[in-house]
Amino acid sequence: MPAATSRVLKRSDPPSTSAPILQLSASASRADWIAAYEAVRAETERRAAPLSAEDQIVQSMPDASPIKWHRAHVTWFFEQFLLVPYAANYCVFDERFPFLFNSYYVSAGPRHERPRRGLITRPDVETVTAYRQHVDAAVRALITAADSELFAMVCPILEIGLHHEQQHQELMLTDILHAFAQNPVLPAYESGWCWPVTAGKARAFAELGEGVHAIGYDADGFSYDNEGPAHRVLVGPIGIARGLVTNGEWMHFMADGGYETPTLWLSDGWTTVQAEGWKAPGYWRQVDGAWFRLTFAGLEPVDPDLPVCHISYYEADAFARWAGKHLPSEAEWEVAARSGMLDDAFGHVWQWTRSAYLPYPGYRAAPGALGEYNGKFMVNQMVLRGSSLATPEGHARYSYRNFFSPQARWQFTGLRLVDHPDNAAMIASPARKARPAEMEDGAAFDFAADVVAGLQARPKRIPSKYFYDIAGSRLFEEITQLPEYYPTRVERGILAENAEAIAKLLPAGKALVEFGNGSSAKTRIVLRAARELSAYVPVDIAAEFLKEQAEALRLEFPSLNVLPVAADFTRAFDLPTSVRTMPRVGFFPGSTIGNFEPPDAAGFLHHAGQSLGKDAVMVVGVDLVKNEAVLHAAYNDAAGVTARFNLNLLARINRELDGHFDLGSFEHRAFFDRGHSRIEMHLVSRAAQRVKIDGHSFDFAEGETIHTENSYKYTVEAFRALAREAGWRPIKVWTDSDGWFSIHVLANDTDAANQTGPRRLWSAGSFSEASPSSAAVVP
Ligand code: AVI
Repeated sequence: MPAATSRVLKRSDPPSTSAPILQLSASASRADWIAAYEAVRAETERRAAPLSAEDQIVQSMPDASPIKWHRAHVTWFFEQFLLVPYAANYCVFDERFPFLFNSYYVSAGPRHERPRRGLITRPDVETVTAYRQHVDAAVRALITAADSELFAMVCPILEIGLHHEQQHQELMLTDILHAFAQNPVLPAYESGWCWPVTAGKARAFAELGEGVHAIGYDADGFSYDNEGPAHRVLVGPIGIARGLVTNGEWMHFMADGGYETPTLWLSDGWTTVQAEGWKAPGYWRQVDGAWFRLTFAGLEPVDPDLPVCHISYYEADAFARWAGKHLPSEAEWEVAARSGMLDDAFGHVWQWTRSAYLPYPGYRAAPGALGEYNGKFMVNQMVLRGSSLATPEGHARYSYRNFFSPQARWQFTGLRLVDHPDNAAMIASPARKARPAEMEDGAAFDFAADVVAGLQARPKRIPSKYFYDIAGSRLFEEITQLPEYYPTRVERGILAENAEAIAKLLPAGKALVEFGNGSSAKTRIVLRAARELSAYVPVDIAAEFLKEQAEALRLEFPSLNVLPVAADFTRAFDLPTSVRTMPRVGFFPGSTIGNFEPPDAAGFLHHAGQSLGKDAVMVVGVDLVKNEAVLHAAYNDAAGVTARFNLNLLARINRELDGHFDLGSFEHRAFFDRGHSRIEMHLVSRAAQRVKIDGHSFDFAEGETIHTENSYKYTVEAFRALAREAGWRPIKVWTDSDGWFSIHVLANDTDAANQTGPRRLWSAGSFSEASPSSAAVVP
């Protein structure tokens, strides 16, 4: 999905061990406490700001609360637990409010029934705002005036009050989305909002060997009581998915009858599915055969690459069983997350675990009303780990234990899978079919799911990576030799011209890591120049081809240590042990980076930086913005090779997925879209037609297209900005004399362990402004 900078909702960063803004103790100054208090209170108001008074009153189900109630309840919390006991002469704002705004604290007195919170039309929104201001003034006065003994006593209450308010900030968003989902006009909370950038697609399972590990919170700073005591647990051996389960994978589960197959479900789960009539995740709906889902931006097509969301524990469990896997335990999740094995652990969806919410060994709830915070809920709920896109910044921790009942699905909840050596024996479902094997090898599963999901999307699309089967790879080779297709030729020229300078980047002792299989002439130009190079590591997912290429290079460069790594290079991967101590140079030629959406390109560069490590250098080939006629010709060659390359995608679907495309009734179209600064490739249906693929039917209107590829063209400055965003420092760029193509040298000065990923969402539009003439050689 194209990314736009979100105004109200911010992307969560990976966690520190505690929330930066709330990393306060009694030794923090009064000014620090007031600043933290004000920041948290302001965030609540920021989240409420897009909502009208009418929006703030509605309660769409017993589990959700009105926004106005959340704003008042978190205020009551400070009044009840901080001001009334500790602020001398504090005057309660309204004697009736404790009854209205106490949630579940039995020790704090009687309260209004939870399911009837939506009936509280008075006090109105303005009075609640006045209540907040009254309490804010009193809290500030208390912090300022307290003597040191009192200050030390109130700090822990202030602290839990702030964390409590952050929890309600998340609930405000989940509750309003639920309310909007009941509204036939499906309002948008924030038009232009889009999902935070993910690490990309992950099929890989990280291995977690058997071992005893500590889990739970054991550092200084704030944690909830349920995160302790820290203790040791036996974990593994398991494989844990690096990535989250995606919408595309979920569609496959649906298409395979997941919601109709009782043997996949826990007994209570099956009862719930039938009672609720669930056929898809929460907020999904089908329009003209395509799936859409309600997001903060309103109704949007389901993006198959994004994490699946709004699923209950029952659904997560059924999906895992269907996939021949299971959900992680909370201990497995925590150990894997702390070891850096999980992508998108935070800031997307809370992940269901198979652990019931129980006290840790030695846990004791604190005495008094605040002891009711967590302990009394330790039954009939399941633990979720990580954090979601609605979690306020700084609120996530590795040890954080969220919990919901197994049928809840209005939170941002998803899953990742775990594989266990004994799994095969545990699964006896007839509905399992061949799914696990497909998921293990990944490719077949992806291709079918992505094609089905992409053709159900509007506009229809298929990811360009599927061009490259054997026939497609051959056709691409042909493209690179076409007179009109300048990038390969021009890039080779730049490399040859600057071979000496490149060789200087690759002295003895260094390792060259190529993102791709190293089959091209460009690799050879570099290897011939870099005589002293200690190791060459091509990284590619196609293991067989990679092995063959490595053999060929060993023959050609007998003194070079060639160490191929079979991995998806768009994700973080492990380097061979022998090169871990060597300084590394990454090589990513061919402007393949132009086939990534800009946020994914930034994500890739970021991951590359993590894999290559501190002080690494990266050499990237990037095609430049130029005269439209030149661009047009390169993707519409006279010999029609690019057209055949594009149409081969349909032929591949026919070959591999039992597709029935009539190739003659589709035609190739490629054009430059200056607004997005990209060549778009499409396949255009010449007539209205219906095409069957693997038991699915897809209707095409005359002239309707399948979007098959984007090839972004950058200016030097735009690419440098993107590289900086991903944590790299541009140090050099070479271009040809026409300024058609560029080769960038980037340095990684940041400590990989401290890199938190691209911070800003990229909008492709940011590339359209920069002028091609900025493509100058920079010293
Ligand atoms: C692989 N990639 C850089 C090519 C490009 O120019 O975007 C793929 C291609 N598509 C059509 N022609 C070439």
